[in-house]
Amino acid sequence: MKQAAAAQAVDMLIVGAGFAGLYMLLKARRLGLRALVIETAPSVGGTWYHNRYPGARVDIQSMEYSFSFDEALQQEWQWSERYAPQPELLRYANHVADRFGLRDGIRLGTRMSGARFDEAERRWTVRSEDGDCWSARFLVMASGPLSSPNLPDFAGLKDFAGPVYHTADWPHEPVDFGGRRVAVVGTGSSAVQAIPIIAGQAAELTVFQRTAAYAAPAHNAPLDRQLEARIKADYAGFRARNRRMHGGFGSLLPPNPVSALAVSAEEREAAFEARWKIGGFAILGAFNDLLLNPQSNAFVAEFVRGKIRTIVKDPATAALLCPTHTIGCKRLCVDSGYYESFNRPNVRLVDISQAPIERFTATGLRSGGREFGFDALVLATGFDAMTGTMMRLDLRGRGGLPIQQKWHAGPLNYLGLGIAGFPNLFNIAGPGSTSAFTNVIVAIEQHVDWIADCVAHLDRHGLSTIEATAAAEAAWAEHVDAAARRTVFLSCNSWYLGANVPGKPRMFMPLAGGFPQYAERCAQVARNGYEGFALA
Ligand code: N01
Repeated sequence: MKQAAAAQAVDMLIVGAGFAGLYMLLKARRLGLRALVIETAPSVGGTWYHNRYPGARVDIQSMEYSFSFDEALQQEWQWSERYAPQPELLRYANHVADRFGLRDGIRLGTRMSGARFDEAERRWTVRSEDGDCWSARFLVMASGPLSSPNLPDFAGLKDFAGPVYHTADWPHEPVDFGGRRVAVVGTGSSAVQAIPIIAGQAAELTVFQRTAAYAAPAHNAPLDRQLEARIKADYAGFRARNRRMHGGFGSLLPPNPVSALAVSAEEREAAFEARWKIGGFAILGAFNDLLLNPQSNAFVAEFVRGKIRTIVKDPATAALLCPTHTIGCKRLCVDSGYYESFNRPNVRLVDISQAPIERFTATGLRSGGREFGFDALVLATGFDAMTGTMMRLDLRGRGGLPIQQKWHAGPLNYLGLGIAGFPNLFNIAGPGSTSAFTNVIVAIEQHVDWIADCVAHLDRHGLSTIEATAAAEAAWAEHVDAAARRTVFLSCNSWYLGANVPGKPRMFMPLAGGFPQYAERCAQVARNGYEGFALA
């Protein structure tokens, strides 16, 4: 650690150089602010820098999962596939950084260690692990809702003699599984994407499953150039239509506005089948109440289980792969050959739902009194989502209040954007906003635009700080909770609820109320002079 340096003054310190940090930097500069991004990784790209496991690709269609703020950018960029693979997404992030001349405003390889709000100065003092220090009027957390890998505290993990990989922190050198016996722990979205590729490389693959996953086929393919041309002929209109959709995407195929209970069994099956053929999240829009009504949900869940039983040849394996929880309660996975992988002779599935991993050994692991041997281990165990990154920082608001104390029972905030006791700190696409239920780039653009407008408002009115009130924050927590209660999302253990990390407080973190309503609420708050915030 270097000696503590004198603080460099900036107007806005932005944490993270993923899509959120890049766009925030651009907007800050356009406001004339001196802004700096600090980023732990040696590259821009955020999620798409770290999550480079085999098979990693976006689960929202590429034509939708991209920035809309610049017409020339969206016209010139060409995606190669319906769902862009990770290397292409990383190239896109780099392209954005270059195209808008952002690189000189980004300090790579710089990990934030903490920040403290100085009440007399009304500024944040931000520190890096290397001892660098900044004094910033605004602190923007663009650190991402899924950026702290979840590494369960497995007994004996250090004893395992082979290489250990985490899907969310994948090495940058090629990993060769050829001729090796590989184990994958976890069966969420990351595993579902990685398993078909690893299965094709490894001599043997053993998948340790605690909870079976629902996956809908991606039907990935080269991008349909006619569709691209159609969208590009009116990209602005397409984006506007998507922003009116519940999740900020999917206007090409809007949800059916009919209840699954209002039609015959044959009509239901036909609707599910049609949307299964289209792929991705389409199936969850086959009726308007699949994520609201458990009875409707049970129909689509059974439809997918039927698909699993058809795809997977061994009935015992198929039975284990059939989830029993509500579908969509954990994020639906979008796959390319996941269930088919279990038909391969070199792949076996081990159910650890009743017999958790007891410990790792030098040569494998022990579960349910059985020993399993392998040469390499892939942990696809997800993230300490939404709060993990901020809770690991020494982040202190007014009176030195640590974020760990503020959020001891869960992440309190207002609109997901501001935290009482933490003035001039903004959070992008975090808890309390629709982030996880939205095309995240749509969510990012809306947050960044709101923050930029807010900063401009403060400056126009000669104000120095904005801070959520405790009353607005309490009402917002109730709003987020009530939105979740209207859905099936509370019916299983998901990362939305913090249930995947032992000891984490259970609080439903993302807002399930729909992007258009949320965006309108944020806009209304701004129109009404930032009601619910104290401005000084
Ligand atoms: O993580 P997850 P992920 N012992 O939390 C298991 C986004 N994403 O990285 O379900 C044994 O979903 C855990 O089991 P259980 C997307 O939003 C998007 O896969 O908790 N197993 C689960 O099976 C997604 O939702 C894409 O019982 C343990 C798995 O590990 C989010 O990121 C691709 C365990 C973790 O699944 C997270 O996805 C990838 C333990 N102690 C990710 N602890 C796209 O397609 C955990 N597990 C764009």
